[in-house]
Amino acid sequence: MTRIARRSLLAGIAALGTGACSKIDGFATSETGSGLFDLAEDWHLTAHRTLAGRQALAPEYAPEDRSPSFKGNGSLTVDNPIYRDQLAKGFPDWRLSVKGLVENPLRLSLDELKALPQRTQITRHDCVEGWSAIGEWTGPQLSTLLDRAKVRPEANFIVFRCADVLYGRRYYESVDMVDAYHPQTIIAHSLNGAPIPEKNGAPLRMRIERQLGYKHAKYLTAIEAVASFDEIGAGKGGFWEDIGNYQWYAGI
Ligand SMILES: Nc1nc2c(c(=O)[nH]1)N[C@H]1C(S)=C(S)[C@@H](COP(=O)(O)O)O[C@H]1N2
Ligand SMILES: [Mo]
Repeated sequence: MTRIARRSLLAGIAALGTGACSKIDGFATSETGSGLFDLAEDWHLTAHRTLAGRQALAPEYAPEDRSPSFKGNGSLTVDNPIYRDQLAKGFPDWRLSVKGLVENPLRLSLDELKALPQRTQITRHDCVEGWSAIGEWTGPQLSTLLDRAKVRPEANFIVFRCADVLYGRRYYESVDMVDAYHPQTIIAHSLNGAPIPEKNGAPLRMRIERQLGYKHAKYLTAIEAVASFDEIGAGKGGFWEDIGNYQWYAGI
């Protein structure tokens, strides 16, 4: 869905929230409703609940709930000389690019990312393999970068490019615009108040709090706005999706 389409859908849903839904309440108690009218109302109500549900915040926790150590999973290191050199130096020359279907492409240093408005959130990471960990993440919201880059209306998805290669393939992931503009979708540079350790995705990793762990791309190098996945990897929108193991939408 494009941002513009999303906006008009949201406006429609806001309108539904005031008018149509009170009508549903009244109608439901009358016990005279039948057939097509019920079906149409059900469709709107389902759309309303689904989208409102996807925009809800993931639970946030207290500092004392943080896991004593945050497990690393998948790639734990990046076997690349430029990455090794930057890691040793504290990533002075690391740049995050924002590209693709944007009017104003960006290339940002860590200092520039840290100078943007920041969000800190203590959330639970749930891996599809059956473990969880609670950590405190800090970084700018993805929406801030997308607004500065001016995403074009043709863009339907945001792709996250990574520095690591796993089983011979470059890791990547993607989300739709609902998750891209979700307030808890941040580009984290810190875990529990310190720079992100290498095993957890230094220097930058995504937090996509309403989805499972494999969507949270580590070792982030670029953010790309695209219309479709046809030209990317095997066309399924992510590393695990291409291999065929996991679904593209991993909502929790
Ligand atoms: N670039 C990259 N991102 C990745 C992975 C990976 O192997 N490479 N693994 C994913 C999986 S399956 C999980 S559960 C989380 C693990 O994050 P952690 O290492 O901080 O626990 O990162 C996700 N993001
Ligand atoms: Mo995972």
